[in-house]
Amino acid sequence: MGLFALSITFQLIEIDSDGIRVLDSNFPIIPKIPLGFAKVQPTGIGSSLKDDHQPNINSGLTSGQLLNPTNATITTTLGSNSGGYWDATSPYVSKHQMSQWEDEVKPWSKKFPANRTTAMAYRDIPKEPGKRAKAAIIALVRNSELQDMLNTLKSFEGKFNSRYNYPYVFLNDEPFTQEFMDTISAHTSSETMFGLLPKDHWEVPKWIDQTEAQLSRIQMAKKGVIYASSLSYRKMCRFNSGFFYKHPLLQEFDWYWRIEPDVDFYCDLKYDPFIYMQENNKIYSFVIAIKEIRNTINNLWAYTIKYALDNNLNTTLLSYFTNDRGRGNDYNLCHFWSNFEIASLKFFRSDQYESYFQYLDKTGNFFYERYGDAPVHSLAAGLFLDKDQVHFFEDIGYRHSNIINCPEVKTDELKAKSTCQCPNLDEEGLRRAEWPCLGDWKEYEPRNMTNTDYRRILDNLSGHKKSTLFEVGSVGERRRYLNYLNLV
Ligand SMILES: Nc1nc2c(ncn2[C@@H]2O[C@H](COP(=O)(O)OP(=O)(O)O)[C@@H](O)[C@H]2O)c(=O)[nH]1
Ligand SMILES: [Mg+2]
Repeated sequence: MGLFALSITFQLIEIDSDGIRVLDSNFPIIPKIPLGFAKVQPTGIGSSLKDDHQPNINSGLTSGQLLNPTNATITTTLGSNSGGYWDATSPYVSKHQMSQWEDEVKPWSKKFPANRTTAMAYRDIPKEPGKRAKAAIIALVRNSELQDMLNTLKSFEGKFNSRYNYPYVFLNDEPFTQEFMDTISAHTSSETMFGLLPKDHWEVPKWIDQTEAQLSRIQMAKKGVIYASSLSYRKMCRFNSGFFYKHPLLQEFDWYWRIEPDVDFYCDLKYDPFIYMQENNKIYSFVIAIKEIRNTINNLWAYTIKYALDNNLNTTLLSYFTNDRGRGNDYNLCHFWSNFEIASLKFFRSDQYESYFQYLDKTGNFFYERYGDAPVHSLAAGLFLDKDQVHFFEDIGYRHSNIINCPEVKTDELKAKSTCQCPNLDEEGLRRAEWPCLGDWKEYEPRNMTNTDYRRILDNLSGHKKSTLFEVGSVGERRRYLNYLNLV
C-alpha cells in the first residue's frame, strides 16, 4: 500500500520546497495521515526530499552590505548573559547548546540602538521611569513583508510604543536585507534587533517521515484546509510553539508582545501592559479568541489529555476548552489568537511548558497534522495556568485579517484608560469574534479536572481512534490504520 501511494505521488503531483500541487483531479483519495510518532525513521525517499536549511545570504543583499552596513550604528549583538534561563539544571537546553545557537546566528544578528532624533517624536515618556519591564516587541517576518510590517509598526508606534520605547526583535528564517533593517529602524526611535533563526529552530526534524508529511499535506489540500499544502507554514507554527523563546536575542527579556505584518491597533494605550501583567500576576494574555479548524488539529486534544494524565495534572483552566465544561469528551476548538500575545517568556521557558511542547513535537503532528501555535499555547495555558493568570485585554483595539477587537461600548473605566478609533465593521468588511469563545471566557467558572476526568475523556474516544492513538509505532502501521479509518 505504501509503495502504491508513493508511485502515484511522483506521477501526479508537483512538489516544491513549500507545497504540493495535485496535477490530476482524479487523484485517488490518500488515506488520512493524522498520527505521528517519534520512533518513525525517515525513509530513503523522505530523506532525499529534505530541504536542508542553509541561510540564504544572497536573499536580496550582498555580503558587502551585510558586513559593512551603511548605517554606522549597527553592531552585532548577543548578550553575555544569554543562556541564563537554561542553566545547568535544565533538562532541555544546555548552556552549550545555547552558545552553539548564538555562534550560528551571530553573523546575521544586527542591532540598531535607540535613536530619539529620528522618525517619530519621543513624547510622553512614562512618568515612572523605574517601572520598566524586561520586555521586547517581537515579530517573525519575511523580507517580502516589509511594507506590511511597516504598516504594523506605524500603527503600533502611534498607539503605544512611541511613548514607551520598548525594543523590537525581528526574526527571520533568512537573513534580513539591509533595506528591511534600514527601513524598519528608521521608523521607530526604539532599539531594533534583527536575527536569523538557528537551523534547529526552523527545519523539519530528523524523525519526521517527509513522505508521510507530504501525503498528509495533499490530503488536507483536497479538503480545502487553509495553508494545507504549505511546509513553511508548519515550520512557522512549530517555531512559534517551541522555539521563539529560545532565540539568543530574546534571552535578556522576561516578557514579549508579539506583533505581525499587516495588523492594526486602534486605541491609544495610556498604560504599560507589561507592567500591568507583572503587577497583577498575569502570565498570558489575548485580545481575540476564536475556534480552530478541526482538520488541522485532529488529535491535539487527545494528546493533550494524555499528557495531563501521564503527568498527573490537576488543572483548573483546561475545562474551559471542553465542549461541556469538562464532563464531555471533546475540544471545543476555542483558542486565543496568538498573532497578538503579551506574555511571560519565563512561562514558555519553564520545564512544564517545554515538556508539553516536546511531547507534542515527538508525535510529528506539527507536520503530519498542522498544529497551530495558537491552540498549542492556549491548551498549555489550560494545562498549567489558572483563569486569573490569563488576561483579556479588552481595551486594546486590534485587527488581524478581517477579525477585530475594539471596545465599542466604553465603560467609564475603559474610557479612562484608552481612546479608541474603532472602524466601521460593515464598511470595512470586518467582524468581531465574540461568540462563543469570548462569551464562554467571560462566564467561565474554574473547574478542576484530574486523572478521573482525563481517563473518562480518553475512554470515550471512538474505538478505532483509541486503538490508533498512543500505540501505533511505525508509518506502515499508521497508514494501514488510516486506510481502515478512511473506510469507516
Ligand atoms: N520569516 C518567516 N516568517 C514567516 C514565514 N511564514 C510566516 N511567517 C510569519 O509568521 C507570522 C504568521 O504568519 P501568517 O502568514 O501571518 O499566518 P496567519 O496569521 O496564520 O495567516 C507572520 O508574522 C509572518 O510574517 C516564513 O516562512 N518565514
Ligand atoms: Mg498573520
